[in-house]
Amino acid sequence: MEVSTIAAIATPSGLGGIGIIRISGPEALKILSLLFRPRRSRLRSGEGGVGSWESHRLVYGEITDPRDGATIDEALVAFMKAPKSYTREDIVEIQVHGGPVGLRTILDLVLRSGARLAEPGEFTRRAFLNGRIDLSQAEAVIDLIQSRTTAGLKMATAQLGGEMRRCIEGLRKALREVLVEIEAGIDFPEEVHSEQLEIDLSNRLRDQVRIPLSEMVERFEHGRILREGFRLGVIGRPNVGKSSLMNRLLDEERVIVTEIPGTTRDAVEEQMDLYGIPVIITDTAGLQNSFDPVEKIGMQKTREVIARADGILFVVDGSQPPTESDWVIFEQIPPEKTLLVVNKIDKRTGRDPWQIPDSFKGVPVVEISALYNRQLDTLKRTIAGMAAAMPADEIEHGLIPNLRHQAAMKNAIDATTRSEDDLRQGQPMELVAIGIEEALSSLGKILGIEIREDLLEDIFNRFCIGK
Ligand SMILES: Nc1nc2c(ncn2[C@@H]2O[C@H](COP(=O)(O)OP(=O)(O)OP(=O)(O)O)[C@@H](O)[C@H]2O)c(=O)[nH]1
Ligand SMILES: [Mg+2]
Repeated sequence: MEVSTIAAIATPSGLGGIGIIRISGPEALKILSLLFRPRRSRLRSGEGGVGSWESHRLVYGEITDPRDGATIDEALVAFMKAPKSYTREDIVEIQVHGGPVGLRTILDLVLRSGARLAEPGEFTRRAFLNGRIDLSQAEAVIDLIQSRTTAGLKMATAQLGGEMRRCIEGLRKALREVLVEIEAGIDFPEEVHSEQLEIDLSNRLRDQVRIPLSEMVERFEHGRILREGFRLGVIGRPNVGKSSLMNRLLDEERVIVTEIPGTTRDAVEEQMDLYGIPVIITDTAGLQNSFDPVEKIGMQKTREVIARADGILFVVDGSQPPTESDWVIFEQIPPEKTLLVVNKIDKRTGRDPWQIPDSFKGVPVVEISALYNRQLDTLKRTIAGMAAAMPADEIEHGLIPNLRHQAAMKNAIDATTRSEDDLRQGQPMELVAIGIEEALSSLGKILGIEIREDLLEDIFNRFCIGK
């Protein structure tokens, strides 16, 4: 099949210090020689020609319009000769001053000279199709670009380094070794068939495949939080200080605070970085009985926030005893994901008026003053503890599956379990082999072996153009 040469602006749109245009494919160098005039005469076309370009070296010169010879911009140009490049094809990268108009003009010239505009993720897709990276590494490229915090970035980098591939290949090897013995049992049933062997093989499937896979699937939830953020809802009746707390956590006056109950009428969402963990925090309209149509909609939204949240800060006014509204809210939020925040402790006189109901006895409590910034650090650490119930070194090992990996792993776990059971029940080896083959193929999908074209399409469509 004829391979086309693709090109795109690889840097974000908008004004920047420099902009990069990336070209990949067999025509890359020819296109460059049409548009680029190196400053050093030795490399000028004619003398140097296409063949004399050194790979992996930056060359300084000018981009000119081949139609009239007009200079468009100064440029630093790099040529990466196949297969030592991101896509394993010839790649040319043109660095110019970063204005969007200049970049578009140069891209137009590149397209006029024989390249076509790259689709989103097409460079990475070529890297995958040409065998330079596996599919889990291609996905890591997206995660890397989109990572919101240092912890998320570390996870993506480890995956990009091939950590997931090494692990999956190890599991596949163990499966294949069991399969070889099972096939021997199919071919020579009398010689190999024994109860002891069946138990051995079943144990190997359990210890070398099923248990390690289950452990990885358990880490999925954590990986989701690092990728997408921990969703934290701030809930409570009107005027207890939810918005004040939100502003304190964000360290800016993001939401309006007044002494009038019902100040916040809509859910307000913001992102923050809490010790490397991305947290999406949502301030909500106070929950209470109301006939006001706007307030009713606001409270409906609050209920949606409660349903979607990974964690809830239930804020109460610690300077007064609980009210009817507090009890109603207690009943609406799940205790297992709740942190009780007793606010306004600066106003408290004498004894603690708060008696926590039995159903909330195990729930962590932090007493703060949002107004006077008291105990906010304790609160932040407690939230981080809720969000990151996992040691940091596991994050660095990067073996945290995404949703697609998780589905494939679950499928492999089910198939392996079936084969284990078949072995223990002395079922025919032909039957045992089916489960193992299915597990092998499920795990292969994580790396992009035997994957359907439309699934590939979905994965690469998440990319931006130029990557
Ligand atoms: N003394 C004291 N006052 C506070 C504290 N936190 C908030 N307040 C005051 O309580 C009032 C209500 O604060 P908000 O943050 O608007 O409360 P809210 O829960 O968002 O209220 P709604 O949006 O109406 O539901 C304001 O006057 C705040 O200054 C605190 O820790 N101590
Ligand atoms: Mg408010």
